[in-house]
Amino acid sequence: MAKGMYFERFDPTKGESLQILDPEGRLNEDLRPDLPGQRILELYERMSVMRLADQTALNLQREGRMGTYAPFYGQEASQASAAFLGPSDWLVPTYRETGALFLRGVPLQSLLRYWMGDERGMRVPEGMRVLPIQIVIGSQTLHAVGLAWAMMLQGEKSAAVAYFGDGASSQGDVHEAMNFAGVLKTPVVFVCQNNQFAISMPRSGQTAAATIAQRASSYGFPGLLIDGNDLLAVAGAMNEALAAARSGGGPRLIEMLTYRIGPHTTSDDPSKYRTAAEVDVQKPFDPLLRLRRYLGAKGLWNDGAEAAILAKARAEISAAVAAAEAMPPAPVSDMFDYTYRVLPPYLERQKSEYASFLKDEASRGGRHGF
Ligand SMILES: Cc1ncc(C[n+]2csc(CCOP(=O)(O)OP(=O)(O)O)c2C)c(N)n1
Repeated sequence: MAKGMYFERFDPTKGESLQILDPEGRLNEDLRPDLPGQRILELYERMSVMRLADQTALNLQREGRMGTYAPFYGQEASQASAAFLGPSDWLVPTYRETGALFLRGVPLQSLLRYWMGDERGMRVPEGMRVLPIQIVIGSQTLHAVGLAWAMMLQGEKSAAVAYFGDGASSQGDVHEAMNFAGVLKTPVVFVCQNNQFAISMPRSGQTAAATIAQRASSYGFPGLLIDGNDLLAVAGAMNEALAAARSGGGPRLIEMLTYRIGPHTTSDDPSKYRTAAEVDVQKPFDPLLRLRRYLGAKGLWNDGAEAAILAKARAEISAAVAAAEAMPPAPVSDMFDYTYRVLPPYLERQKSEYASFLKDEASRGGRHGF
């Protein structure tokens, strides 16, 4: 496949979309991205760990060992888009991107800790270009455009990647971000994971436009609709969009069409708004299944290899859970220390009152430190 071709060749306004590996695991050689077999294997392994980590997180919540959690089951290939960012690109995530953050290199124990309700879980390793998870729908796209603009002004050849969902695409913030990005030609890649639901609102109720990708044309930059359950389409689209953004080609929008198999979050009951049969229809399109078929046909995969990586994944995840649960609670003083540079007197008073309360509590065997 010649460089720079996916966005030119597949026009979402004509209903065209990119698929490279079909659900049976058959590769379209003409469209094959520059991704060595060994790298595909490696990504398959990381996606398997990611899936197991996601299931573990869900179980931890059900056991009362974690707070609300937003699973990404079914979206592993779209989440793996994070593997194509370079070290100097920024990843700007929402709550859905636990898998993307994991692939970026944020330690799993930190991610679990975050979902256990500890903000310190968002303290990423020094120098890693990752913004904290955004819960406010759509506003992170503005932050990404700001980051991209700053990098552009500083002459850096890096991109910012903003993740958002089909529901977020209806937010004013997302419109403003894309409009601004188009005008200023900021190096930003908008990644819309269209998992076909915004909590209970199906994609059909979200917009009358045939695709979300086609909106890019109205902002003056290219958009591409891809099969978001196809890792190779994700790889091709991401590499092309990132290369364009980093070299002054302006923004790109990629709509990754996927499906949220699980609930919106652990507080949601999807049976209220969709049938089990509807979900079953989506299962054959599983992103891991098609990679397994592809790798199996190439002789790179078999049941033994699958069992071995799952055993490795279980060990990696158990260690992360143990480390997250062993972390002592955040000092209560954190609550006072990170909002004001100089604490207002009334908060200073509360802080010292609370410190003496905790001291008394500690003398009675309480466990919170200050
Ligand atoms: C500004 C704002 N409005 C409403 C909400 C409540 N809310 C949380 S998740 C969600 C749905 C978002 O759906 P989508 O953008 O498709 O992302 P997904 O959850 O499917 O990944 C809504 C409305 C919010 N967090 N922020």
